[in-house]
Amino acid sequence: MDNAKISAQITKLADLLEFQGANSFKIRAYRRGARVIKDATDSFATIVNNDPSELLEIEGIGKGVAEKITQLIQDGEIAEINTILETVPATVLDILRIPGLGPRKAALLYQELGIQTLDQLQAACKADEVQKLKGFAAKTQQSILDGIAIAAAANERIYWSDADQLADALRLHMQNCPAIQRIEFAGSYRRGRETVGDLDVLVDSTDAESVMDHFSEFPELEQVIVRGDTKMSIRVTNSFQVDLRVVPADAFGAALQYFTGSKDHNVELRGRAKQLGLKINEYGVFRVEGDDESYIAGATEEEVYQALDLPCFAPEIREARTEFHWASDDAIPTLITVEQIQGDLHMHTTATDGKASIEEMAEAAKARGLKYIAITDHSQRVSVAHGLDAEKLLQQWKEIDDINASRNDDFLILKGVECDILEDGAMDLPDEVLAQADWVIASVHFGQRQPRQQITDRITGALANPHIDIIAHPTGRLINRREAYEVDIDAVFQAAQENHKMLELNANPARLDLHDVHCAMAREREIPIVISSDAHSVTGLDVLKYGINQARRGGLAAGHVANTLSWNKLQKLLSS
Ligand code: DGT
Ligand code: CA
Ligand code: CA
Ligand code: ZN
Repeated sequence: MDNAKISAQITKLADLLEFQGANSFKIRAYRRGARVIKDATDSFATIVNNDPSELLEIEGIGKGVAEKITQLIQDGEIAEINTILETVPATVLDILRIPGLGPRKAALLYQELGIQTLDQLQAACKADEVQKLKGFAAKTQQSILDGIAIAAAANERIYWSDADQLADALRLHMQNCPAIQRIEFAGSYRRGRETVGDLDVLVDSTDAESVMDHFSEFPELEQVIVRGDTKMSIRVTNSFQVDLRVVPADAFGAALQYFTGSKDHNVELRGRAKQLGLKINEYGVFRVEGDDESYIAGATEEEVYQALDLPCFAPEIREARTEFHWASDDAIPTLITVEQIQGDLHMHTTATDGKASIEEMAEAAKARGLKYIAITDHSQRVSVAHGLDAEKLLQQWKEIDDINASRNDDFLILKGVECDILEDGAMDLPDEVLAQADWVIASVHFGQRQPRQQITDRITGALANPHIDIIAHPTGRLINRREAYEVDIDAVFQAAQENHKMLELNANPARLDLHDVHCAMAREREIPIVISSDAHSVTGLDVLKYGINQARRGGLAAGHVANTLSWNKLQKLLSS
């Protein structure tokens, strides 16, 4: 069990306890513990397996939390959660997923209005019953309504990064099944969508029974939904669904194409096939002559597309947006790959809320094949993250100069900062300080609920500041958790274009901000995108690949992404 899952279980326990109105010290201790676990770089499962008493030596882990962690690792569950769920409806957990609606308010809704499900809550909001409760204003009722949509979606779709972990585990498990010739993952996961609704697995085999027997033994399996002759669906941890299909070799490419989708892409393909006197489905491509159908392709995806006189599109662009136009213009972009990234221009260190030092981040980035990084700690306004004031920042930059001078390689550490755009639009650090940086990121962290014009003006104002190079996570959305700010993205693009600035694609799997369609818009306007990790630890550097997925979905080639350039060339691009 990984730290993220342990942390989620402890948070769930805290949520349920708070819903019940339990002792607030206890709840706070669990929440603190959950945060420590989530941020830790050592595996808590390993610690427990070695010696559970070592947990107590970790700062932020008290006796109560340590007991729960130990129980979770040893028994696979926390008994208290099940006990609470005997008296509290499990659907309450869905309600708790609504952004801004804490356990206390959820408890009130349950006690006063008997609300247990998202549907009931939505109905009560629409009937204006919620705003009549003590502590609920009309505004709260509206934000609950907005949040219900997010919570409902969060219930069904998981982050691509989580689907990726599941896919890895499943691939590993299925490898031991001798009846399998080949296994591929299809669907939205293969297309690199930011969230995945269910995982689609295709297996090439002539022995479906053995394959499905083996699938039944997947350790994360919770429930078999259905088992047929060649198709089987299961639920794994957190009720997530996995669909398995067993297909023969001569249909494998056709099935892979069909189940990769997207649905809209497939609809377009079928139309084209028809025009050519062909038929396409998950079994192959067939020539239709009167009542006769003869198989002409299906073993590989390449031959399927070739039969339709089309190139084998990268899965990420199979959305029926522009790929067919690109194909007819012979203008399909060579999509960016993670190996092409040369530098990472957004990361934090122990100077603020990061977990590693400047040197550690540099070494880790170098080990990952990068040529340069920018250290971009928070500015003073972000006090919860110990943001730096001018003096501390200048000190850090001096330190970076020294480190660069003492290194005997050509790896480059840039002096940067993630400077807050304050609520009134001013920058959080004086211009004369920003002027001394190599790289300045501007971000909105406060006043995210401001009206559209105000928040847009803040961002476009920052883009007009000559010391600012880029806007980080330009829309502020958190997938499944928080909507984007009310920002006029067109105005942001325009300001970036006019001022020759760049925009970030933040690769954190919960952000992926800008998203794919915005990336495509930036591409059309020739605004350079920078894909950044926003790492707060050494392993945080590994998220770049999620940003690459999103960039590919937006049709970006290396030429559209500025940090595929050397630092020298990137600088020239900025000043052009
Ligand atoms: P998801 O699971 O919601 O994240 O999205 P997908 O794209 O993985 O959708 P899913 O799992 O329902 O189906 C996988 C692929 O199978 C889908 O992308 C296209 C294909 N497919 C499924 N049902 C249909 C259908 O009714 N018509 C067509 N043309 N294709 C379908
Ligand atoms: Ca799917
Ligand atoms: Ca599916
Ligand atoms: Zn950051």
